[in-house]
Order: sequence, then C-alpha cells, then structure tokens
Amino acid sequence: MPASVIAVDLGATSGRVVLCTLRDARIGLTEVHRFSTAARRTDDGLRLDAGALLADVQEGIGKALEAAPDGVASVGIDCWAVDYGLLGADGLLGDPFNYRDERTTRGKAEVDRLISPAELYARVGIQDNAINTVNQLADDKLAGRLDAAAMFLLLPDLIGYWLTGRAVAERTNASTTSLLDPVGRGWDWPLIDRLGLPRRIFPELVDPGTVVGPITVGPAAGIPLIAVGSHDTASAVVGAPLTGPSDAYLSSGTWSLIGMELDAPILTEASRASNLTNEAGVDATIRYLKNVMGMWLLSEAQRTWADQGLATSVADLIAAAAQIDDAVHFDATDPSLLHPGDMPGRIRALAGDDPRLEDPAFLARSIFESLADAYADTLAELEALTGTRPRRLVVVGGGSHNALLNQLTADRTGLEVSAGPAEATAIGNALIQARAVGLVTGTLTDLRRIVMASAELTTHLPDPKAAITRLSNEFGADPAFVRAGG
Ligand code: LFR
Repeated sequence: MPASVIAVDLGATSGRVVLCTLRDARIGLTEVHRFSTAARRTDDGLRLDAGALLADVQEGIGKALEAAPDGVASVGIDCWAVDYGLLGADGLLGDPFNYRDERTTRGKAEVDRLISPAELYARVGIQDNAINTVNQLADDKLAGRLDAAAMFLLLPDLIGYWLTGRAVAERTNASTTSLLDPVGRGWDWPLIDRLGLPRRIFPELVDPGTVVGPITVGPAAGIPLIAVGSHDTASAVVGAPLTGPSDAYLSSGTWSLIGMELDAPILTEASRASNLTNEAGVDATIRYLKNVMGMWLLSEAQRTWADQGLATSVADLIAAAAQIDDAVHFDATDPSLLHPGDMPGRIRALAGDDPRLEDPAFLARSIFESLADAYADTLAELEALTGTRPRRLVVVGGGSHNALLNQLTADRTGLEVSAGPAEATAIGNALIQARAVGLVTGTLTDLRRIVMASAELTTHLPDPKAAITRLSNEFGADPAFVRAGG
C-alpha cells in the first residue's frame, strides 16, 4: 500500500493540494499546487467559481500523483464551511453564493420569523451568525431557487460528488448548516419542515473516515475518496497538537476559531449569550468555539489600501506594528466587519474615529491587540461555560506564524501559547484518510502524537510585566501592590 495520501484543502482565500507521506510515525508534507479561491462580485451577488475550483483540484491531484512515484492510497477534501451548490436535473443551478454576500441578512430575517434564535440554539447549538447555511437556504427559498433543486451539497461534498458520482453530507461540515441535531447527529427534520425547506434536497449523512467511493474521473480515477473532517476547522483541530482536555485551540487564518474539544454539546441559554457554537468534530467530539473575525480584518484592509494605490505586505505590517506600543481597541467579533468593503473605515467607526488609524502600521497593531482581547474574552467564557480552566493555547494555521500576535495573546490571556503547525488543516485531513485506509491507527490523541513528532512548535510565554497589568486590571489592584507581592 502506498504510504502517501492527497489532502485537498480549500481555504477562503487560497486552496492547496498537498501530498502527505506517513513514515515512522511522522507525517511529511509537499505542497504541489496553490490557487485562489476568492469569491467574485457579479451582477447577481458574491459568487464562487465552482468549475474553476474543480479544475484546480484536478490539476493539483495530477501534480501530486506525479510527485508520488509509489502512488497514493486515497484523496480527501476539506473546505471552509456553510457554502454549497444547488443541483438540478441537469447539474449546478448557477455558481454557489459566498457566505459574505449581503443576502444572508434577508435569509436570517426569514429564519428569525419562523423560529426564535433562542429556540434554534437550544435545538442545534450553532452560533447566531448570518453566514450560516440555514440563512442562505432561507434566502434561496424566498427567491424560488429551491423549486428546481434536487440536492444541496456543501462545497467539499459537491466536489466529491463530481469526482465519484456519490452524493453525501459529511457530518462535521453538515453541522455548520444549523440544521443538524447535535445529540442524535441526524438532520433535524421537524426544523427543516418548519423552515419550509424541502426534505428531498438533504443528502445522506456520513462520518469522517467513510469511503465515499472510487474516484471515477481525472488523474486519480480508481483511487478512493475518503470523507475527512471536511469542514476545514474540523481538520485543523485534528491536526492541532492538543495534549489534553484543558488545552484550548485557536485555528488562525481568514477566521480565528478559538475553542475547546468537548464530549457533549452545551446548549444552555448562557452558552447562547456568549455566542459559542457546538460544531461537530471528528470522532463524535464537539468543537465548542467562537468565530472571531481573524486575519480577514487585515487582508480586507490591505485590499482597501491597494485600491488607494498603497501596496502593503503582511510581513511588513507585522514588523511595523511590532514597533508601536499604543493601539485602539475594538470588538473583533462585530458583525459589521463581516462583508467585503472599506475595512479601515469600519474599524474607525467602531473605534471612535481615532485619526491615528489612518496609519496602516497603527491599524495593524490595533487589529492584533483587538484580536488578542477577543481571544482572552473567549477563553474566560469557555472556562465559565465548560468548568475547565484552559491551561495552554495551541495556535495552528497560517496565523500561527504571526509572532507578534502570539506574544500579545500570551500576554493578554496569561497562558502559554504554543504555535504551529501552520498546515494543521492539511495534516488533520491526511491523518483521517491515513487511518481510514490503515496507514495509522488510534484515537485523536494517537494522531496528535504524530503531529507533535513531525512539527516544529514554538512557545510564547506571558511577559511577567504584562501579567502585572492584566492582574491589576482584573482585580482592580494597584500595580505597585501586586509588584510588591501582595
Ligand atoms: C474557516 C471557516 C470557519 C467558518 C467560516 C465560514 O475557514 O470554515 O470555521 O465559520 O470559515 O465557512
């Protein structure tokens, strides 16, 4: 059996195809193809080019096979959540919408009309977020787009369907629709009926590790497609080197997903008030987490500056922000920051129109400080709601390279921050395939040992000076008193 698998990992700004090889209880990665996945503004909304995505996936799979002289055992696909394609009798009914399209406001109003947010949360345990599939489907219903739909497939399932001819809904991603029962783990049919969505469009649910079927088209024909944690965040959590239940995680990319791994959902009103979500994890775990806006704040600000003729790079912005020790703080979970558009302007609106925010370095510093605030607030909420005090924060994903943000996070939370691997999502995707085809065995703990053996991790400890400021803020104590050991 070949020792390699192909991980297709579609992030909200870029996609990559990675050849992953398992040897001596370690995993090695070779990225063979990277491409843009960005949505396009069309006359008919913010849309994704599903055909181009499929073409890039196939091109990447072809390159991975060329780089694997002994062949590959399987292929797996993960992608950002909540977006989907509608299929009619003759294929796709138009290119899929992206969740940042403003249509979700209309859809959410329709959902709110039919079920209160409190009742919805008590049933499905998913955060109140306009992007959720349920709001997008409600808008499709209002626009008559469901009339000709035979099936709705979340993006990784859609690409999987095109590769294998089998339509399924992988459970981790299906949970982000807000239409799944988190306890029984099936579609919530009474809810689906109440929202006026047609039952016929919902495919059979499968768990990560299921063999979807042999690929029938393209360079990997004959090779099995495995359902992985097809929600990218589910795969990232598998690939996060967590050492126990009191390790919290932060998957840092376009979004910052910060949370803890639980055995059972928390569906209380207090949990809803904190807007923590109970997404389905691999091996029937619960990803109890919060969506913080993440690196989107910076990338969207860069787009605004580029439109004004100002070219910036993330590395330069981080370096410049590290030289500044002042910032303004704003709520990095505010829904006004969700849609595409003038990001510096919206941040200024949230942060009291401080003129210093005109400076990209100052704005970048303010973004990082505000993200660190949101992480600290969320960790406190996680502790209150789970009863477990997080002992360590494990940061994975592209954002784990941001040493300034990691240090600010350690200082603000008072926790040790472990950073890496940046490719946790591809690793988590590959490990679930590897287990399904018999290349590795064991629980998530065993799989994470492979991650720890393979990745170079860096540690950021809280600066003692920052701890004094934090404690004095928390307890209202005089810093001099705290310093004196009182
Ligand atoms: C991260 C992510 C988040 C989800 C958001 C939208 O890429 O998948 O988990 O809330 O994108 O799908």
